[in-house]
Amino acid sequence: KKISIVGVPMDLGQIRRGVDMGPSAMRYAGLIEGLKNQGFQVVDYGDITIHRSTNGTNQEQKLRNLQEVIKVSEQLCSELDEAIQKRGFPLVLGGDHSISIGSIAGIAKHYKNLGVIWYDAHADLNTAETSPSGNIHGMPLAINLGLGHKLLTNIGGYSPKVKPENIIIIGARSIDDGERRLIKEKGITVFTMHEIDRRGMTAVMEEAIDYLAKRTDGVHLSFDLDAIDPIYAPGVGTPVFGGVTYRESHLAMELLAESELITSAEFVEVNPILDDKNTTADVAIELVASLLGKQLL
Ligand code: DIR
Ligand code: MN
Ligand code: MN
Ligand code: MN
Repeated sequence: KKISIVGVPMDLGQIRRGVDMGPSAMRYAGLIEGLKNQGFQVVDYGDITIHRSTNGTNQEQKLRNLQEVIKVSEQLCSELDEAIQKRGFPLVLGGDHSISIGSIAGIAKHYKNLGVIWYDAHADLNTAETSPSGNIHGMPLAINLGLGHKLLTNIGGYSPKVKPENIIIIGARSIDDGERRLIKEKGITVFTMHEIDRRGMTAVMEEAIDYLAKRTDGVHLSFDLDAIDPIYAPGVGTPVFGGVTYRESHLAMELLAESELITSAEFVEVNPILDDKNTTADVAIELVASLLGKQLL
């Protein structure tokens, strides 16, 4: 089986520098070698080029670095489109979560009914109007639903990319007021930390898998490392205490592997500058391995 890797050294979707080094940190941690040892044929397409200007011109408050995010999204969209046509499992390395705009734009057009699992401490459902920060990494899921700036929702030349009923958010514990309203209005399924505490990760994942298996023809996993508790994954820009544990996250990935449901994935928000000896990249690549079927025995 073939895996197509694309790195996106993007940090313009938020304000903490260093997350642009996420793809390097995951490669350095041994991602490629590990996947090869697992028996995969790995094609690493390298990193997308990002022009990071320090001019004051991109400090627009409501949609910070909008033009650069658009450019990167279009580029990633065509890169993934091509990777998919070559029939590898697309694995995208972030970069901040704004990269999901381009990745899902490139992926969704290959499916009639793409499902998305959004594993994140946050809902990423803000728009310029509801965002408390102006950071685009807090908006990609809304944009993929077709809500937000036209130039972002139309990446790849079509919109929306996903239907609200095909989205499942897992691990949320920091949700803004506008996001809460949107979740209720659109009926988006969210398994917050409350459901994970109460029912356990197995029950939550089994319900998510059953639901998506029945109604979708492909499922993209968008894994924000800040879903995991900062005790285990400290190298992220917006840590939130009370997160999913390391073991629960492995279990979630193992259940996804067993289900054979996931058709593409991205691992985002790894910031080695804020990390403790590359721990977060180590965790990320272990989770990739579990997602792609690595077992203990
Ligand atoms: C917050 C933080 N909801 C925002 N979002 C983050 O800025 O929109 N998403 N950190 O991963
Ligand atoms: Mn950063
Ligand atoms: Mn996120
Ligand atoms: Mn997050």
